[in-house]
Amino acid sequence: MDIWVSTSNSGKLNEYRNILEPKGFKIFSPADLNVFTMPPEDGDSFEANARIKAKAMKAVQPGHWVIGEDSGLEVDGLNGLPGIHSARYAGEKAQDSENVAKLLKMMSIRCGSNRKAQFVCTLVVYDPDGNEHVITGDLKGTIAAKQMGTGGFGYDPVFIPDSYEKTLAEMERSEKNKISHRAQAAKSLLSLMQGEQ
Ligand code: ITT
Repeated sequence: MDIWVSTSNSGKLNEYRNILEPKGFKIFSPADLNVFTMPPEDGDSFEANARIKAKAMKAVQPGHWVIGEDSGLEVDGLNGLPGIHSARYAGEKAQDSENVAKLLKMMSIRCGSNRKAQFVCTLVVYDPDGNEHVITGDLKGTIAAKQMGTGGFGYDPVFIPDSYEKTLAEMERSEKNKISHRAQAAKSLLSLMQGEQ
């Protein structure tokens, strides 16, 4: 069965492929369409932004499973920032490395010893009949004092999941894809899809 993921983020897309393709699903993205422009993310919540992305894809791929994902890192000592601003924390066109550098700087100014944080992920899913489903996943952990590891993407080099002593970027891809916020959400997505097959 096909799933269209409305994302321009290759890190997210690779993870969906790694998690869902072994289960027999085929993942498609905007790169498989001749013309598709990611819509502006001007919602005020993960769910609102996920819905904007999912609706844009549903408009061009009706009758398919479509998902929009909005995700981010919420740091307790920064009152939940960068949150929905995670992708653009250090500026509109910021690279992952710039966002991570800004995060470490803000934490050194504001966070004291409280380095607790969580990754969160909200999926808005449209089934082939056009019904909407909302799915969430999260992963709790702490922010490392410095970057460690080269795997993954985004804030992975500074995120240490609870009960681990390494960052997500130091893990094997398969290890991250068992525990991540995205893996939790994908598991619920699978139950939804298998229930409706
Ligand atoms: P799309 O909107 O095109 O899907 P995006 O990167 O802009 O791509 P988001 O608005 O959902 O996506 O922002 C998510 C950001 O949160 C992402 O760019 C990373 O900075 C961070 N993030 C989310 N999941 C992550 C993960 O598993 N590991 C590291 N960072 C993650």
